[in-house]
Amino acid sequence: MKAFTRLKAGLAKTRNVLGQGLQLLRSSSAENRQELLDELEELLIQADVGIQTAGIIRDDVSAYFAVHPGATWDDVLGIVRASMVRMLSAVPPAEAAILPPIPPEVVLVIGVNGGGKTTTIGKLAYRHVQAGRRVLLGAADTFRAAAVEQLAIWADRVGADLLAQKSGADPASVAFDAVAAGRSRGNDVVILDTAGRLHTKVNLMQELLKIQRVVGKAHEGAPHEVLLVVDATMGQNAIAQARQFHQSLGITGIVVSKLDGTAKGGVVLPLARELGLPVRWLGVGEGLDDLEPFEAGAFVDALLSAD
Ligand SMILES: Nc1nc2c(ncn2[C@@H]2O[C@H](COP(=O)(O)OP(=O)(O)OP(=O)(O)O)[C@@H](O)[C@H]2O)c(=O)[nH]1
Ligand SMILES: [Mg+2]
Repeated sequence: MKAFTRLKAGLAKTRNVLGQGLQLLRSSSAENRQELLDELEELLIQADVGIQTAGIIRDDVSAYFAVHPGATWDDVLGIVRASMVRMLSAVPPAEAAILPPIPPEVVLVIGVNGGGKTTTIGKLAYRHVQAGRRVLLGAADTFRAAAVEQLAIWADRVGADLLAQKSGADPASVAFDAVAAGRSRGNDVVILDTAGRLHTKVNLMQELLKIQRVVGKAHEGAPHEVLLVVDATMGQNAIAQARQFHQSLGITGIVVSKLDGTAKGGVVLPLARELGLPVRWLGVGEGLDDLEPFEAGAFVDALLSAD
């Protein structure tokens, strides 16, 4: 499946609300401009674009009406599109991550439990391997025995190396060993899996900070990327969650997972706009190929298309 078709298919539930809603609005009996603006805003909020962001898009359309009294529906759609692309383009695209002068690039993957970290790592590793890079996965989620097993299955499936210790091991020491192993084995990329929750005595942010600090000792500048995986089905809660992780750890990029399972795909807009962080990848399923590099124009086109 071509990338754009896959993205569209992955966004099907959100498009049922937004793309098709806009289509209905085009042929609706919205009496006047005010009513049309209200309905547009309502649709955006239904797709979880959020009240503030929906307000900005509404204002952009309203400002256009003020200058172009004879605006057509296609003009309106054009303004909605431009408004969305603008707020998403303030941040660089997926490929823009800066590679370290000496490999490996170290990617630390964080997020709450069940959000899709391990699955995202498998899919991301697959993309790197396809591009000819040698990948090592580090199992720094030592909280559950099954977590190591799950990562090992992905490593095997995509052809990546794995560094793991037994469950219950110190996550920071596993992370350190993984980065050191990646250096000595000549891996291009090391991706570290982490736990989304810990035994109640241990603070998750503290533990992640420790991992961050320790891998910097194993390799200069590491982690080069701190990727937060947020579950799109959380809707607006994803934003508060992302803010909390960002304040504690300093995220460098966002992955929005499970877009295929929700009509809340509009949440990508406020995530990028309010956090001012680049969305790097979109998860649109559980398969190897279900991770799409984020590109503002393609995302908005997919989001707004009705067919
Ligand atoms: N439909 C769909 N399911 C996904 C996606 N990403 C992850 N999942 C599923 O969501 C569930 C949780 O994913 P994991 O990758 O295990 O999440 P995690 O963040 O590693 O969870 P913990 O290790 O418990 O913290 C699994 O059943 C995945 O198959 C996605 O993009 N789409
Ligand atoms: Mg996991």
